[in-house]
Amino acid sequence: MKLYDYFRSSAAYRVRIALNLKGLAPERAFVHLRRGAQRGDDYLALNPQGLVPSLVTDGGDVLTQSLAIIEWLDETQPRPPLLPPDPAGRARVRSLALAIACDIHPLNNLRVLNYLTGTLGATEAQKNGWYRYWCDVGLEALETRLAREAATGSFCHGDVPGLADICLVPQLANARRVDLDLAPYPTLLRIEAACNALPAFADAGPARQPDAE
Ligand SMILES: N[C@@H](CCC(=O)N[C@@H](CS)C(=O)NCC(=O)O)C(=O)O
Repeated sequence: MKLYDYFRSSAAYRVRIALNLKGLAPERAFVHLRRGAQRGDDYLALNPQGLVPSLVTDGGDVLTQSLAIIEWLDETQPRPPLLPPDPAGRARVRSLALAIACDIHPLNNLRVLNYLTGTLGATEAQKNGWYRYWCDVGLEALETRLAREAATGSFCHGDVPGLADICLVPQLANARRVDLDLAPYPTLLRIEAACNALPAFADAGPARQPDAE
């Protein structure tokens, strides 16, 4: 397998955590997003969206979209499972994961931020304000849910890490990069600490990647 990765990509960070939890270490290729390598012909031939991550399987299939890659991993390497066994539990975990991956992360993405500053002429301060605003809106709802729902345990769902935790930890790392005050989110911070105590999460962090700058 080969993972197309970038140390600061939170979507790739999700896949790195999932691979670590499964005990898998694919070959890596690094796509330098700040230098625009995602828009190079070679990478666009692989992934026409020009986004990381992409995963090329041993069978030669090209998988894109972090949650699709993680669910494929979970189906092909079922131990340890990243989703709970019951349909209601799976719906809850997917709902938490999608609240991050669909409703927070896309608004913080590099191409969206570049459009704000490049095309719309927003200042750095306005760009960071946008970033923090949409993070706060999303994290506030997650905090409310995780604090009050009985299914929350040491992790987002019970006492084993899974897909929702895999999305939460990289999103909090992103929030810190724009100095978002995370004090209003004690439940999220508690779960993040439990995750980062595990080597699978800690080793997937941006600073520990070979392409970290
Ligand atoms: N929904 C996609 C999002 C992928 C994505 O947005 N990746 C970002 C890095 S986290 C990227 O490649 N950005 C490049 C750009 O914005 O030009 C997924 O979950 O894989």
